[in-house]
Amino acid sequence: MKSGFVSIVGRPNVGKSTLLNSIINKKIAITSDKSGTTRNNIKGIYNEEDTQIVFVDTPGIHKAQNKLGKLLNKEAYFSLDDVDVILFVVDITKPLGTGDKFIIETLKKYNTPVFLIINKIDKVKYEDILKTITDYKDLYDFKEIIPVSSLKNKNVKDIISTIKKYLTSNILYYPENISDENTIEFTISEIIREKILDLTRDEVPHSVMCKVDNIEESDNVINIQATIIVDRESIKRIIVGHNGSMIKDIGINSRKEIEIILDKKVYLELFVKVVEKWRDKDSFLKEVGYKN
Ligand SMILES: Nc1nc2c(ncn2[C@@H]2O[C@H](COP(=O)(O)OP(=O)(O)OP(=O)(O)O)[C@@H](O)[C@H]2O)c(=O)[nH]1
Ligand SMILES: [Mg+2]
Repeated sequence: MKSGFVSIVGRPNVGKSTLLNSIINKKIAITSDKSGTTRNNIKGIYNEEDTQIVFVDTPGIHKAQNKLGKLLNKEAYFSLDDVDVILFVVDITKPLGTGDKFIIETLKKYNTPVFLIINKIDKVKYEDILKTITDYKDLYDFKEIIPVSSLKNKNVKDIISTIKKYLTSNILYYPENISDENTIEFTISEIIREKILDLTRDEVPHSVMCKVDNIEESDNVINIQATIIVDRESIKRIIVGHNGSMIKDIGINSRKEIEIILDKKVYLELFVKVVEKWRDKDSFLKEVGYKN
């Protein structure tokens, strides 16, 4: 039996959560085409005969604009403590920039093997992969370099087989039939946030957070009440939409997915609340679970 922990880090939007979902073959973390989707360290547990790998997906490391941003970066760095392997994920369609160099400098402080995962190779030609490898190789002595497509599930299995060589423990950390430890409240609030990410743009996705207030199960339906918290009135107007059309769409899209997960009819009631500048409010951030 071999087991261990693996942290998935990188800049926002490079495909870390898509990679986690692809590895575990289950939607554990929400994904979107907007930067800053993941706001917590999220575990995905990979089980195979004689192997257990606990993957930790993290918020994209970025130049923080507010207290939430700082806490998200901290969360990502926190995941690096005491892991067997770090997967540093980059997006092949984006040029190597200061953001990536900054993360690499931080990774150098850890005495942990770092794999360079070059993601989104389905979008480029073979020569581009070689060029990207050359660009990154000079910056750090990556233990392994693996080009993948998380979306098309290409070479993702190679990551698993390569990690196995670096695992050091022989403890079963989680029961073999468990693939995540997300609570149902977390899953539901993230689904709602994902639908908002899908339907809105610019500053809106960043100004929103979701919270499940109540879940009540009766014979044939599950009643769920949830609140969408926004940081100003103008965003509230966008979330509600003309004659409530936007909140209706968010509700319909969310409910459809929640019903599949819970395998039961769902009645979803959504509320919108303004908490001015919540991304910079210590007390609020603490209340929703971030440790300062
Ligand atoms: N073409 C292509 N798109 C991908 C691939 N992997 C991820 N994407 C897309 O890239 C976008 C970002 O993916 P996420 O998995 O949310 O990225 P992330 O790194 O978790 O982002 P943050 O949570 O913001 O840090 C989504 O639109 C994905 O569908 C890939 O291999 N190929
Ligand atoms: Mg993510």
